[in-house]
This record gives sequence, structure tokens and C-alpha cells, in this order.
Amino acid sequence: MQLDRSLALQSRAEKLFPGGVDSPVRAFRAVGSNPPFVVKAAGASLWDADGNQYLDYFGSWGPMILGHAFSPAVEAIQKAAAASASFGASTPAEADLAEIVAQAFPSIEKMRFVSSGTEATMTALRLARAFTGRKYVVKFEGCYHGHADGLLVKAGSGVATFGIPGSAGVPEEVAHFTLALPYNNVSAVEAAFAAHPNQIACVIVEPVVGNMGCVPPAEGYLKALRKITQQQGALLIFDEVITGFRLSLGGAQELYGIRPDLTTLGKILGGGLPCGAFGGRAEIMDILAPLGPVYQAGTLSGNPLAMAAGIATLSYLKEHRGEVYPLLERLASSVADGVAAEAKKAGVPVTTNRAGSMFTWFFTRERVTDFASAATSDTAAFARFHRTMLEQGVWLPPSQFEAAFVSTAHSMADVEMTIAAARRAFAQ
Ligand code: HOZ
Repeated sequence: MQLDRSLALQSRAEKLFPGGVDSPVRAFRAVGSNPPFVVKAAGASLWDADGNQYLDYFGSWGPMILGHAFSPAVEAIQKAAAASASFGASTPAEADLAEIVAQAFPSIEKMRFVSSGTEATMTALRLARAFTGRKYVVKFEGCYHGHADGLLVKAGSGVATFGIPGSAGVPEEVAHFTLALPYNNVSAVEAAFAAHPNQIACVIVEPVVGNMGCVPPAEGYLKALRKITQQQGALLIFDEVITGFRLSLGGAQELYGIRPDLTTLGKILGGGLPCGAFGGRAEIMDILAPLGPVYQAGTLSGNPLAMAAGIATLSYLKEHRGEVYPLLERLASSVADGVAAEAKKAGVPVTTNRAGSMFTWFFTRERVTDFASAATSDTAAFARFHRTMLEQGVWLPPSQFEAAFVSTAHSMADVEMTIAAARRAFAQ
């Protein structure tokens, strides 16, 4: 595979951006190769600057559930752009999208649109602290909720990929109020509340984790979080930036039957455009300015292009939910199990975790239920697998600690091609 143009583009980018990227994992350092530079994508395929075609298993890290350049979204964006890309004023499209969101997520009585998942989680925490009058926040090791200071403690995604324990530049005094506990461990949560009575404002969790690789909740875990937070007067925040509209239209909370106090959304919500949201109980949301004392704002919040792409994407998902989610389940289970079977035949230790259309092949013999078990993975073996798959035209997320995704644009032929590529990769 020729990568000359991508290599030239990488050296140009390295002069302009730290590591040559605008987001760390994209630099491919964790898999010891050079990132192809993408020039276009359609359906489940990506093309790089050298004309190589790849089957896409990271879907822009989640948003592209209907495949790339999904025509209703493209047309909606074009139409909105012709009427101006931004007004900085209220538009009817914001309420149109909000009504779809509220219908899919009954726990979201009121919401605000922002421009990223980071903004959504950061503000959800501020709201939780103001509402409860408490300072501590519980998060879980290996969960990633964007890069706001207080959430970069034992985080997943790029933070785990590069082994950064807690980011430099975050004052100890800020990190002090974040209690990072093992995921899927109810006693650790009970112990934290016992050690900090009436001091914990909220528990924030990825209900199915995507950012340490895919790690689903143990039976009863989310229910236990709901019960403890309710008993202790703390808020439960579901970070559904990845799982929202992916695991089902109403996200993980619909699937597991839990009603959190606040929810954060992003990715699919904006149909691939920069968009996030936070929302939940009206009495909590109504302490935001201009009604209350909690401040949050954004010039591009509710941006008309993002609203248009979101409406087109969510309307399709809503209308076709009866076909979309079973199709994603079939595709994801076939590829996840098919590759796992090839690993087994080849004697390569791989543990496969999957929830709906998100999955991870962990290069370990251990059951992966939290960050400690995810971290037993042989990341060098994962990196070799990643490189060999990429050479065969299969683009997996370039880190052991990120989930892979399928879209409705993937086909069973794509799945077969991926399994055959994995067979060759495991034979090496
Ligand atoms: N933190 C993102 C994945 N969980 C990576 C975003 C990106 O590099 O685009």
C-alpha cells in the first residue's frame, strides 16, 4: 500500500500541529504507524490522499451510524448553509431537534445544545454542583468524559492510550474533588459515599463504556448506581455521547430501563457536525442562566448546520428504528464473533466485548470488566493486528482503548472481508 502523499501531508502537519493532529489518538502513535490522510468517504468506505480505500470501523469515533455522506443529511446541510451558516440567534430548528431528543429520552425534560461532548459534560458537572451545593464528583477509571480539568483523572480514550495518569496543567486542588473509582464495582461507590457524607454532587458514568474499549455494565450495576445516588441525594449523570442513539434510539437508558437525572449527548446527535447537548430534570436545568445562577453560553450553540444534520439523522433513525437496530446488531455480532473465532483458531488470546453496534477485541485472556482488566491487554499485539488490518484495507480505531463501530452502510460482504483479513493477520 502506497502512502507517499499521506506521509508528506503528515510532515507538513507536524510543523503546524503538535504531533501533527488536532486530537491525539489520530496520530497513530499507539499502533506504531503513520495515519492515512482522509480526503473523502461514502457509506462504509474511506479514501486517503494516495487513493487507497478502507473499510471504516471507527465511524468518525461514533457519529456516522448511517454511513458517510448520508444523502438526507448532506441535503439538509446544503439547504441550511444556503440560508447562512450561523446566526447567533434562536432558530426553529433547535426546537425541532430538541423535540426529537426529548421524545427519544423521556428523562430529558429540558436541554441545551452545545458544540461538543466536552462542553456538555463540563456543564453537567457544574449544574450538579450548583444544584446539590456539593463539591465532589465520582467518575470511573477508564471512562472518558471529554477534556475538562476535573474529568481528566484516570480517564480513558487518548489519556489511557498514552498512559497519562492525570493531565499536567490540572491543579491538584481541582483533581482533589474528583473521586475515580473502578467501573462495575458497587462497593467502591458505597465506600466513597460513606467516606464523603453529603459531599458528593454526582456520579457520572458511560453506561456502556466506549473509551477503555467497549465494556458493558455488569447485571444490576446501573440500577445500583441509580439507587445509591437517589438515597444519597446525589445526581446520576449518564454520559451517552457515544451510546445515545447507538444502542437504541433512547440510548443505554432505554436499553437498561434507568432514568438518570442528567444526560449528555453528542456525536450521532449532530449527524457528524460539531454538536453536543446536556439535559434532564427541568428543576435542575432551570437553574441555568438566564433563569438561574449557573452560567453557560456559546456562539455556535444550536448552530443551524448542526441542527439540520441532526434532524435528518435522528428522523431517519426514528422512522426506521425497527430495521436499523436489528441490522446493526446482526452486522456487529457477525464481525465481532467472526474475528473472535479466527483468533481462537489461531491460538491468539482475544477477549471480545460487544454491546449492540460497538465492540472491542481486547488482546488478553482476561474477562474485561473494568480498566484494570482492559489494561492487561497486550497493546503491542493489538498494534501489530491494527497495522496488518490497515494494510489490507480495514481501518480499526488506532488504540486498544477505543470501541469499534459498524454503520447501516456496512454489508455482510464487508464483514466476510474483515474476517478473512483477520485470519491472515492472526496467521502472521
Ligand atoms: N476522544 C475521541 C474518541 N473517544 C477521539 C476523537 C478524535 O480523535 O477525533
